[in-house]
Amino acid sequence: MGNTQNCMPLSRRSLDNTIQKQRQTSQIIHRSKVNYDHLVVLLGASGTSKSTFLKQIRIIEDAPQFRDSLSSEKSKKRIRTHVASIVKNLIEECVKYNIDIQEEENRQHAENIMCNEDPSYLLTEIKSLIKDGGVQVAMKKSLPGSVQFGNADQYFFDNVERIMSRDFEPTPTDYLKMTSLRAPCDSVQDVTLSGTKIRFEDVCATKNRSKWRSKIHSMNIIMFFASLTDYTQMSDEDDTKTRMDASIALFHELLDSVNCKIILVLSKSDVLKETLDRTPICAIKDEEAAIDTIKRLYMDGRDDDRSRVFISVCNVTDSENVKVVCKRCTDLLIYGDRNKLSMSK
Ligand SMILES: Nc1nc2c(ncn2[C@@H]2O[C@H](COP(=O)(O)OP(=O)(O)O)[C@@H](O)[C@H]2O)c(=O)[nH]1
Ligand SMILES: [Mg+2]
Repeated sequence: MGNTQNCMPLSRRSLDNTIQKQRQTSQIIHRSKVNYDHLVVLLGASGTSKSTFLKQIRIIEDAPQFRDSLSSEKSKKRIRTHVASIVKNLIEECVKYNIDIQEEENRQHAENIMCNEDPSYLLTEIKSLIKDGGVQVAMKKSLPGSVQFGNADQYFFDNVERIMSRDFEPTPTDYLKMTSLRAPCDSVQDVTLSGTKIRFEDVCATKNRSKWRSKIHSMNIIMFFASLTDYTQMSDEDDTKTRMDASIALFHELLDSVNCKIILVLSKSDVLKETLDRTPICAIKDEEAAIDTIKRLYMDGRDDDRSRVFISVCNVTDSENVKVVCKRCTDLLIYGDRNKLSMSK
């Protein structure tokens, strides 16, 4: 779903494959072969916060290796290249949709950026181009078939001076914001929470499915990600449905296919209010009422599954929010008993 340039969409077939293989392999994989106690599988359509969640876990754990890798030359280069790729994409949009880059000088800069093998150091060109009237039109436009310019992209433009400076030290926020369809992300994150080794694995980001299948063992939890704001967009796979309808259908298929506990993470809570102001859901504008409605839509007709579905509403860009979801997940893995959970539903 969505602009899935770097991320495979979660289709019914892939979900079926996932579950089928999970059943087959769960019996035969020995725990001694894997270096974790529990596996948590992340599922959900594209753009529903899975990669961001994995990155947050890495930031929260704050292992020395993470800090070292963040300030490495490789990481700096990756972030600068990311900025250049956003600019390149905007130039391509201008060409594709006949939007004139207004300043002659900027047209030259655009050519330099497009022709240069490594445009990530072309600070003057990048700084000048992102202020150009034509490029600004491309940023604001939501063009069909284009990779949309988003808040995360704007963050990099706002920070372009710092990122391109000689003494640039990447921050965890730089790392976090580099989650976009243009930036492929790590799909596995191992952490130790409350003394338990947990592997979080984003299935959608793993193109080679046979690789991750072989790692699954019997005890696990599924985290199903769904964006609270997906009711405003139509599904790319079926243009008669909203993305939320498609996500709900997928969630129900999942419930029919597995018996394990599922944490339903309703993401993007921070932007729900402004989304409701523009587009109410079922004529509802109030945030809390809208969240209740969305929860109901996901659990509609699924009374038998209520005892194994745990819903968390989350702003995944906020580490504190993610910590709460992790705590909940850890409690489920360790105690497995909803009476002992740290949060009520
Ligand atoms: N405002 C807001 N943006 C988010 C949230 N979670 C993810 N994003 C942004 O949504 C986009 C897609 O998220 P990503 O984690 O890549 O989705 P994935 O395709 O499921 O891995 C990225 O630009 C994220 O920065 C959230 O809770 N709130
Ligand atoms: Mg992703």
